[in-house]
Amino acid sequence: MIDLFRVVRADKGAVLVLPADGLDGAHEPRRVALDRDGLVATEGGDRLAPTVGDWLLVDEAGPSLRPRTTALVRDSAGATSRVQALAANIDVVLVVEHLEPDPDLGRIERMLTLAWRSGATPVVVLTKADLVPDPDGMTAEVEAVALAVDVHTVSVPTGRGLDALRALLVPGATLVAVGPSGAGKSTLVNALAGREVMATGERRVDGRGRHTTTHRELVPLAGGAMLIDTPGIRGVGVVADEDALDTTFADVAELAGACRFADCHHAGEPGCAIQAALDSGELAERRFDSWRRLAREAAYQARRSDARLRAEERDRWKKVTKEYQRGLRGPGRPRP
Ligand SMILES: Nc1nc2c(ncn2[C@@H]2O[C@H](COP(=O)(O)OP(=O)(O)OP(=O)(O)O)[C@@H](O)[C@H]2O)c(=O)[nH]1
Ligand SMILES: [Mg+2]
Ligand SMILES: [Zn+2]
Repeated sequence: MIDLFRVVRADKGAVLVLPADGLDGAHEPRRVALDRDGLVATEGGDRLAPTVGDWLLVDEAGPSLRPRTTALVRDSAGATSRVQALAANIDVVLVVEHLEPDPDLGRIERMLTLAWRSGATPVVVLTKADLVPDPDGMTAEVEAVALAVDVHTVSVPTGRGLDALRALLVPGATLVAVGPSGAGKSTLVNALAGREVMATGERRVDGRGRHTTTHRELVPLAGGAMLIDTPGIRGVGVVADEDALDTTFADVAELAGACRFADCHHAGEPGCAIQAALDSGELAERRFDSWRRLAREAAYQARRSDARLRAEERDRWKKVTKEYQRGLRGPGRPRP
């Protein structure tokens, strides 16, 4: 017997799953234990840590992970330079940012890069429209940096913008909400679910939210869509890779392509299209800085993962050599 399950929550030694035909909010999740390292087998033969949104096949031989169609990943800040999957098999990434306090454009750009890198479609959601006098003006500012991305401005107390989000909840679709603590992700999940699934946090006087949600969780919605709530992402972990950056910053990438030198550092070289755009005001200093910071992170991360691959390759060869030597010395084998 083979059964297909979806991971609704991933903990240290086990995952909570729902059967593929029970993703309707009416079923209780059940627990599947993982191996000692918290991993499960994949079809390719590797072992991987399952994450929320993963599909698990369970048969007599135990659980195995189905290949991921998309994955929201960030590079862990640790020395191992491993990639951590925050959510898998998602169709839409809701980049959630509050209008009050003021939205942080750099953070939106960072989250959009994370979203583009996942392979899913990003959508920006600006929350708490009821708390600001000019939500439309603020929305326009965000639209100017979220190129080719839909921006929805919402308020849960007034209901503004919620129907536009409900239109994204097509049967079978998986959405994940990311954004800073206190942005209103869980409030949004509850509003879309039509019931209190996730606990929400009080806003503190200083405007800084506590971390109310502490784990990632997939919430099946009545219409057949699924929504993953996440804790506010802190500033750790690199989210950028170069392709995703070129999409988020298509304007900067295009300018960079027009510089006279292909390896222009945009630091005063002649014929620098970026410098010209900064001078004319076509490109905002803030956006250029934001791009440069993420580009540096991406380049640093690429070097680190190269180093890790080289180290792994070295280890593998060490092992092969050892096994070969053991084989030469082993019983039943003639000495060379
Ligand atoms: N006025 C207003 N308040 C909102 C709105 N959305 C959320 N809030 C409030 O903002 C606070 C934080 O909301 P949460 O939903 O807990 O925020 P979160 O993004 O889930 O935060 P973490 O779980 O910590 O990542 C709560 O007090 C909500 O009631 C909104 O549209 N308008
Ligand atoms: Mg929350
Ligand atoms: Zn240049």
